[in-house]
Amino acid sequence: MRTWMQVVEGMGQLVRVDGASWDLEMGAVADVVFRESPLRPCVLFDNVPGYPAGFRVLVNLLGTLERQALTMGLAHTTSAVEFTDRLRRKLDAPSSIPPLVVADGPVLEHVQRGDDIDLWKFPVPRWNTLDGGRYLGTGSVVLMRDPDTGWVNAGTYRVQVHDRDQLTVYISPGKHGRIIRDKYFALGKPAPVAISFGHDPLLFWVSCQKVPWGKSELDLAGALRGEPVHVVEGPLTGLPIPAGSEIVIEGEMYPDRMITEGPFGEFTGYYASSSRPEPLVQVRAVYHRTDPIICGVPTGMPPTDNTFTSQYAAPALLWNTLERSGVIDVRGVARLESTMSFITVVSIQQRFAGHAKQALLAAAQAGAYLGRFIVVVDDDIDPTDTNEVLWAMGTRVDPERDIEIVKRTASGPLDPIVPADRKGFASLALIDATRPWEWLKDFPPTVSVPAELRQRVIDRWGDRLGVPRAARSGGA
Ligand SMILES: Cc1cc2nc3c(=O)[nH]c(=O)nc-3n(C[C@H](O)[C@H](O)[C@H](O)COP(=O)(O)O)c2cc1C
Ligand SMILES: [Mn+2]
Repeated sequence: MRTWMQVVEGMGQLVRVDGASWDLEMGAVADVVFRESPLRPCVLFDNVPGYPAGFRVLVNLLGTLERQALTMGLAHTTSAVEFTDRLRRKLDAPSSIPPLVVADGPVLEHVQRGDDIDLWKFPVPRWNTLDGGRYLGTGSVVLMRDPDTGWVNAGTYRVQVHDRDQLTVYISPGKHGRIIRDKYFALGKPAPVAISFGHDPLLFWVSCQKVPWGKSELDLAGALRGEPVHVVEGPLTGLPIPAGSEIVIEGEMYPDRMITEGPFGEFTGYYASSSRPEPLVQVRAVYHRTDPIICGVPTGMPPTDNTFTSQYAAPALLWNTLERSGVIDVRGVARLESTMSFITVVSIQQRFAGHAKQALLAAAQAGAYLGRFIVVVDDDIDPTDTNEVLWAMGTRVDPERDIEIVKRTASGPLDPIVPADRKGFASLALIDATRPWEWLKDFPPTVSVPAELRQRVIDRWGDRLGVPRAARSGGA
């Protein structure tokens, strides 16, 4: 993480803020940066009132395409479709590099056990006004071992601090960490867990992605980086702890010790899962570096750094899934910026009658969780461009023919439209916003300025018209 921060600072995308309070101010700064600053820099908070200098919080890690490209080892591009395409090709490569176990690492510089444990010594933020507490984990990496196979999963789940040595981890139904946790509970055993709260942003990113069950996110991180993640064996749990992590805890979750978790301002922009009892995590050990850095990913009404983190990644994975399930000529897959998983757009070059419906059905089954609308558009529409997608929906959809509703698809506790006592299912609309196959050739032509003519006028009069330099031929 520290090397990454140096590179980002060199790019002019890291800002230091001194004196912001853990209580709502850091969350507010993150919100302002994401909404008001075109540069969307990373922000490093230091000298937090009431805490030693050097105990820091970093927010807005992956808030620009440039920082995402840096993190995933991709060449930078300003085209979102191009970025998604590069990312999915890299993710499709079958390589997998397992972690390398090392004897020691910076994470073990400071160790606390038993009565010495005090999680309040870190500047744990309260992010949003109605949050029921302070959350050390928002950009966390939660490591758990499947008791049946020994496979280790890494997932990003929020972590609330309740006491010096007590936490809760909120894991939605169906997530890998939840399934693993429940396997231990079914055996009547506590579930061992190691949680990292600050780390290489690549580890955070892989933990947020829907890597298939049984596949290790750490192996994927190794493959993306081209070298193994260095880990130390957790002294208490044996779990692989990233050797360069900033702060890590080891402990156990208990099936019979429940404590109220939440509310928490969630990525949907609501406090929808409210508060409910969750299994307590008893912390047995804390490890941290000198001058540790918490990795914070606060939420609010999207877009936020939270939703931006999966803005291209989830579509990239879906694009690969569509290809594997036999949908040909997919030209792009995207999420509309403010909608997260709720609106997914697939663009195709139509090849046969029913191609659009095939793409819709395949996308519906692959990405149903917290989905609301899946839209298929023709390849003249940029699926990442909200205006173009809404234009296609407004002009190429005859609702009674082109919208289909699939009932009882996967939702979850975070879905704001489902009442608390009925969480679990929702419905999904499939919208065919392509020009109808039967009269594709006779569909009214679109009105647009030819590319060559457009470039010519930009080159000639762009300056006077206030067109950014980059749009010009040979522009930067
Ligand atoms: C910043 C961020 C925070 C997240 N917080 C949670 C959370 O609190 N609980 C949860 O169940 N999923 C959360 N998610 C989604 C999971 O990280 C994601 O579904 C991931 O695939 C889970 O890993 P798994 O597939 O191994 O279960 C979050 C995602 C992001 C990007
Ligand atoms: Mn997983």
